[in-house]
Amino acid sequence: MVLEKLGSSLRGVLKKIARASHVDKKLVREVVRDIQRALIQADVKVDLALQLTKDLEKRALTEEPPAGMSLREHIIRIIYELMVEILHGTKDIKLERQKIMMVGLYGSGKTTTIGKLARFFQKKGLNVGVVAGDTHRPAAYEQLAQVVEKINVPIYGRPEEKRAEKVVREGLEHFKD
Ligand SMILES: Nc1nc2c(ncn2[C@@H]2O[C@H](COP(=O)(O)OP(=O)(O)O)[C@@H](O)[C@H]2O)c(=O)[nH]1
Ligand SMILES: [Mg+2]
Repeated sequence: MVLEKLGSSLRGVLKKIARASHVDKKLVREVVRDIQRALIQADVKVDLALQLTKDLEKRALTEEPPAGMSLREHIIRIIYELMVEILHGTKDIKLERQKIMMVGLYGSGKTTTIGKLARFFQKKGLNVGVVAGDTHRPAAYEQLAQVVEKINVPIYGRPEEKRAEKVVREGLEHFKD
């Protein structure tokens, strides 16, 4: 899973810092590049990854370590703070009856994520149903149907209906019990 991979890449980076004989600009630049690569491989958006690592590089090269802290420890702390910043938005998902509405721009990964979430909840023993609320984009219904077909999750949708609100209301009614 991508986050596990990110964890092991970052551990590698921290080891590199811990083992380096000199902590200097060259090392900082190298580490920044390693982290950039790790973030991008973990699906962090490219411009966000660049922004975060630019901030990291700036802090690592300009901030004086607090009294009593070596430059090495200081850089490790900055990296730690960066990771907290990236991951702080996570929260536990309830394993109970609930409705989740997926909202986002075209191509942002809603349909794919719905498939992953459906599988996740299914494995946790919940009865999952999906409602195809994207009534606008051609074949959005078929795409969602294909995604959930593989995992035997029922779908409610009306490929001919253009009013998303209507389809969603009907879908919620359909999966009420
Ligand atoms: N790299 C990557 N690509 C993804 C991810 N989720 C979706 N995609 C791809 O992004 C594109 C749009 O995804 P889709 O789920 O159809 O987005 P939607 O338009 O919001 O429903 C597809 O080509 C997906 O394969 C993800 O987590 N990582
Ligand atoms: Mg979609």
